[in-house]
Amino acid sequence: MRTTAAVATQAGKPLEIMEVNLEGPKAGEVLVEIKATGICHTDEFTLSGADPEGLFPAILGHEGAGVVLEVGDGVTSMKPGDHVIPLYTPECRECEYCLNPKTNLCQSIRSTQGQGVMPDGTSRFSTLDGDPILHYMGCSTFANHTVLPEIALAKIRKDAPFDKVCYIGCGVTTGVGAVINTAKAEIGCRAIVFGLGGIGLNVIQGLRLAGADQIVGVDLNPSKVPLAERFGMTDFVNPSEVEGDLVPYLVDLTKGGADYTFDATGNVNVMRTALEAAHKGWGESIVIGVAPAGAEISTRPFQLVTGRTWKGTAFGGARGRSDVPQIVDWYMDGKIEIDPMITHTLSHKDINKGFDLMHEGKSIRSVVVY
Ligand code: NAD
Ligand code: AHE
Ligand code: ZN
Repeated sequence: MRTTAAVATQAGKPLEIMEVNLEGPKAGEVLVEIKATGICHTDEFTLSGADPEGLFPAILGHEGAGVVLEVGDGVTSMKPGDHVIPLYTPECRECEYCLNPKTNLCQSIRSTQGQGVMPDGTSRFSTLDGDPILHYMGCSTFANHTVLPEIALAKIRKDAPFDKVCYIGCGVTTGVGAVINTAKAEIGCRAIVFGLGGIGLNVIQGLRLAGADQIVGVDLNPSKVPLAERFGMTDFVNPSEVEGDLVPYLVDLTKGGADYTFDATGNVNVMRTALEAAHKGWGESIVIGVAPAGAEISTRPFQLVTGRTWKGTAFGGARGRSDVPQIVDWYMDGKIEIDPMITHTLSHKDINKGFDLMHEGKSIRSVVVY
């Protein structure tokens, strides 16, 4: 079939809207009509050329929701008409990783996914001239139609609005999951969240859900404050307004350091500050942000010797097929909020505006509707 896609032709260039060919689903695969997709900072990171795994030409996008149109041979858990959220972290329920309760990082298709192809080593997308176009994070939600492995789809309830629950495909689950699954934050804890964007605000709402007593938000952009307060931030710190070192300031503000700190910026200097602002003896710092190729984190080992823990989280530690339908229920039942974070809704042809808004610091989430 033919479909319309926003194609990343090369690093640093705007996406190009074009008609592309899409082959139908092979065995174990599913054809999905994407109804809406969010634009995550990770899409921008890859488009910028900073992603060591970034490949071009590719169809980016990994935060979508849509409807199953067709299933390949052997697909048993999906049928046409089902509503789904694509999963860049799949859940095969069979691999060594899925069988280990300590991780959500299913590895059954990770190597082909990283190469921009389906598990059989080929792409379903091509130009009208027949040149292959690569998949991205196994999802490619910037195309109106896409093909995914069955294990990379969460089936969700049909009354959930696509233009809101698409955000559960990455940002919501990552932020809320980092608190609930990775930090396992307790009632009454103190926390610091670095970066009040599409991920950081969801960390804040996760902390509120967990019953945190103090939620400090740190961002260089003060325009993020009203929404962060609405989601539960109790204190705001703009590093550019702090005289002297930020770490002692934050340690003092949290009465000895935070029980949990979260980096949602992708800046390795911020990651160090986050670790060092965690409480001596027990504080945990969770890295969520994705850093550019070649970037490294560092701190004095003494920071760890004296009881701080440095952790990371991908997709909020969530197992997509099992957890995502439940997070959709939380949204539909009013336990978590999504709508105020979706600051812009765009048509597919205007997708590059979403990237501009992100660069200008004017959006939290832009969602493209097809
Ligand atoms: P965003 O652009 O919406 O938000 C980033 C925020 O960080 C902005 O508000 C910005 O002003 C702030 N910021 C930037 N530099 C800062 C600094 N030095 N100090 C304080 N604040 C600073 O991005 P997002 O969509 O929220 O994504 C955040 C990060 O999380 C990105 O690196 C993204 O790639 C990553 N991410 C990781 C996962 C995962 O599974 N680990 C999932 C999604 C996104
Ligand atoms: N490809 C990059 C790393 C990108 C990365 O860390 N991706 C996160 C999801 S970000 C979603 O917005 C992730 O899930 N990582 C685990 C994985 O297996 O990809 C690099 O540095 O090479
Ligand atoms: Zn993302």
